[in-house]
Amino acid sequence: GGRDFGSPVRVNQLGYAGSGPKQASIVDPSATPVQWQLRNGAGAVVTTGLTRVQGDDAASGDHVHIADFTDFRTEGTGYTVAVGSAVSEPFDVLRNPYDGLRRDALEYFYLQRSGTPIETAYVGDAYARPAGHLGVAPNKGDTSVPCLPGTCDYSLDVSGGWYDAGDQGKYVVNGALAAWQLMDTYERSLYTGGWAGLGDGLLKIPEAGNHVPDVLDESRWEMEFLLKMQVPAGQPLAGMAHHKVHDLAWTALPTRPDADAQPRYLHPPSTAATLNLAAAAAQCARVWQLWDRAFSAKCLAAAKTAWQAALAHPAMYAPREDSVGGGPYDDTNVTDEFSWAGAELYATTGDQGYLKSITARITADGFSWKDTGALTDLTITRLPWRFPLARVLAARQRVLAVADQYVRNVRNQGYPNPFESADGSYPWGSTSATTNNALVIATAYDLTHRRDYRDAVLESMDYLLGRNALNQSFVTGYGERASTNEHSRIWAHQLDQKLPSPPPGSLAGGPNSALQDPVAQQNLPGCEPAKCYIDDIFSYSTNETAINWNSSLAWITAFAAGS
Ligand code: 9MR
Repeated sequence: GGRDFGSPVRVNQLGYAGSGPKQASIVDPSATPVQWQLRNGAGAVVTTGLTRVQGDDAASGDHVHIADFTDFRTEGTGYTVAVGSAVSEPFDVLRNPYDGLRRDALEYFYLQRSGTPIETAYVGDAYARPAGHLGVAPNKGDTSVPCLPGTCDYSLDVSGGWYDAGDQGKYVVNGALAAWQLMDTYERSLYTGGWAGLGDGLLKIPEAGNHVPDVLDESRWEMEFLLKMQVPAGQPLAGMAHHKVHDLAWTALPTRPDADAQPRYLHPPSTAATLNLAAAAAQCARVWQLWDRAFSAKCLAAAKTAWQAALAHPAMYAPREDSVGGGPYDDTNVTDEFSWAGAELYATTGDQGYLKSITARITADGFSWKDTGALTDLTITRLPWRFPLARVLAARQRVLAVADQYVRNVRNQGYPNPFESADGSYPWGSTSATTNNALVIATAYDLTHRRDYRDAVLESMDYLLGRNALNQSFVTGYGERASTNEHSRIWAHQLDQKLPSPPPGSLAGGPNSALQDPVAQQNLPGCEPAKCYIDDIFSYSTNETAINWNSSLAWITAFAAGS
C-alpha cells in the first residue's frame, strides 16, 4: 500500500522570514499551472496566484509545482497554502522564525554531555538524569578505560565529552568536526557578522553567565574530552589520538547512560582521528586566546604533537569491521584530513611548514566527518588575512562556484535541497549533507552579501522543516509533522511512556536510500531515495541524531536567525 504523506502542499512548517523567499512545493499531476491561495489564521484568503510547473523531481518521483508568495510580508501565525481542496500544514510569517531553534539546536549538546549530571535547572525534570560513565556502578567507565585487549597496556581517563548520538560511544573523528562547527559559529560571529556565536547567557547551560560565549563553553566540553584521547607522552604512538571509546557490545533501547553496565575500551589510534583532533585543537588555540590563555596553550601543544604523530604514522586506518558496540567511522584516505589540519595549524601559527600539506579543495561533493577536504577552503575563507593571497583568491573562487552549484540544486529540484547526489542515492545522515551544503552557501553569502545565497539558505531550512517529499520536519519540536521517535537510548518515549521524546531542536538523519537497518528494510522497500525515511525509534539508519549533524544545524540556524 502507498504511504500517507498527508497534504500534497508542502511548506516550511515552522515559518518563513518576512524578508525571505516564501514558496510551497505541491505534488500535482497537472502539466499546466494551477491556482493557489494563501490563507491567514482565520481562514481568509489573503493572496492568490498560479503555480509554476517545476516538473518531475528525480529524487522523489513526484511531479511538483511551486507556489511563490515571497511578496507577502504580513507577519502572523496559522497561515496555510491551499490548492483545490488540499491545504498545507500551518506556518508563521515572522521577522525571525529561527530565534528559538538557534538555541534549541545548541542546547542539544548539553543534553548529550557525558560524565556530568544533566540538571533540572537547565533542562526541566523530563530531561534531567544522573551523570553517566564516571565509574559509578553499574558503569565501568570512563575514568579509567583500558585499551582493547592486546593493543596497549595503559588506561586513560576519557570522561566527559558528548555522547555521539543514540548510542553512548564517543568518537574523535566526528567529535572534532562537531566541536569545530560550534567554534566556527563563534569565529563567524567575530569576523563576519551575526551575533549568535558571541552570546553569554544565550543557552541554558551551567556555564551561562561566566562571561564567555556559550558556544565556546559548550565546545570546550568536547575539546577537553578530545585532548584526553591522545596517547600520553612516553607511550608507543605518543601524540596519536585513540579513534574512539565505546561499549563492548550494543546496549538495548532504552538504556540510560548511568545504567550502562558494559565494559568500555579505547580503540587503537588512527591517523584520521589524530588529524581531526589537530584541526579542532589548532582552532581551539585561536579562539581561546582571548578568554583563557592556559587552555589555548594546551590546545596548541596538543595540535602540534598530534600533527607530528600523524606525520610519523600517516596510514593507520580505523577498520570498517570494528562496528560492534559502536560505529566504525572508518576512512582509508587521509589526504583531506592532512590538508584540513594543516590549514588550521597554519592559520593559528603561520608556520610555513604546514603550507605544503594544504592540498585539498572544496568540490560539489561537499564535506562530512569522512571527507574534510572542503573544510580547508572554509578555513582559508574564514581567516583570509592569515593565508597567502593567491590561495585566498583561489579558495574564495572555489567556494563561490560550489555554492552556485548548491543554489542550482535548490532551484532545480522539486524540493529545495542543496544536496543532490550524482547517482540519485541519499546517504546515511542525508539531512547533514543538506545542512553542510547550506553552510557553504551561507559562507558564499558572507563573502558577497548576494541575496540569492541568503535566499537559498532559507529555502534549505524549508526543506528540513517540511517542504520535502515526505511532508516531514526532520527537526524535533518544529512543525506539525516533525520527527518524534528518533533513535535514542535516552529519549525513548515510543518504547516507554514514562521516558521523554527527543528534545526540541534535534535533527534526524533523514532519508537514506541504502536501507541499512531492519525497520527501514521492512517498511521502505523500493522507496524513492528522498522518501527512504521512517520516524521509528529502531530505524537507526534513517532516524538517529548525531553531534556532527546538530552542529551543522546549529551553524546554519544561527545564520538564518542572525543574517
Ligand atoms: O554518520 C555515520 C554515517 O556516515 C555512516 O555511514 C554510518 C555507518 O558507519 O555511521 C554513522 O555514524 C553513526 C556511528 O557509526 C555510531 N553512532 C551513531 C552515528 C549516527 O548514526
